[in-house]
Amino acid sequence: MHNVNIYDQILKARSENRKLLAILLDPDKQDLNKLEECVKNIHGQQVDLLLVGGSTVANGHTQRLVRKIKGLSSLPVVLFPGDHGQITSEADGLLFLSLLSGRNPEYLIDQQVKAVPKLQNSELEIIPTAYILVDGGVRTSVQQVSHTEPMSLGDEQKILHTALAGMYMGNKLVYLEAGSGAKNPVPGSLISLLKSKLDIPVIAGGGIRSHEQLAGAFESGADMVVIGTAFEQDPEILRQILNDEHIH
Ligand code: 1GP
Repeated sequence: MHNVNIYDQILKARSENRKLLAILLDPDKQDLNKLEECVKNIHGQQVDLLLVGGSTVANGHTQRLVRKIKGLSSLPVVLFPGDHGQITSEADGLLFLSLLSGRNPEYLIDQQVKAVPKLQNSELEIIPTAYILVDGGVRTSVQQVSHTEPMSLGDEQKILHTALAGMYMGNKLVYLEAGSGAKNPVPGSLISLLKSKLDIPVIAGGGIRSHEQLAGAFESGADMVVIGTAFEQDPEILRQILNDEHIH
C-alpha cells in the first residue's frame, strides 16, 4: 500500500477482494527501544498499515513514536487517536472518529472541533470513521475513557442502524470495535450483517489473537482487521496468527 490516498487503497483492496491487516501500536505501551525489533516482525508479514493511538496517551508520545516508525518503515501510518492531543502531522492519515455507539458529546463532536487547529494546515489524509463499540465481554478502556456503554450484541438491528446512520452522515469507514483486549472479538454474524447492508468498508478489531479469529473476521466480510494487544504482548505471534497463506 502506498502512502498516498490511503482510503483509495482500501477501496482498491476491497474491489480486488484483498483483505487488509493493520497493526495497532499504542504510544504509551510501545517501548521505543524494542520498536526496531517489532517493525522487523511486521515487515516479514503481510501487514498493510500501522495504526497509532491509545485511549490515554501522554503529550508528545505519539509524535515521538510516529517519527521513529517513519525512520524504520515505509508502511502508511494512520492515527487512531483516543483524543485530539494525539494528532500529529507527521503521520500519513487520521481516522477521524465519531463514537456513534455512545451518547457523549465529547466524543461525538467536541474532540473533533478541538482537533481542527491541528488539521487545518496539515497534509494528513482525514478519513471520517463511524466508530462503534460493541460488547466484548470485558470493560475496556474505550468504555472507561469515553464514559459510554458498548452496544449490546443482542440488538443487532440497532448496531446496524447506527452503522447505516454513520454512512448516511458521510463517514467513509465503519470501525466495529470490541475494545482493546476484548474477551470476545466482534461476532462474525454481526460483521456479515453490516457488510451486507453497507457500501463502505468495514474494519473489525478488539480481542483478535488467533488465526481462527482473524480468518473468521475476514470470511465474515471485514475489509480490514486490526490487531493490537496480541502483537504488543508478543510480536512474534504475528507469524502464527497469519499462518495460512489463503488469508491474503
Ligand atoms: C483496539 O481494535 C483495536 O482499539 C485492537 O484491539 O488490542 O484487542 O487487538 P486489540
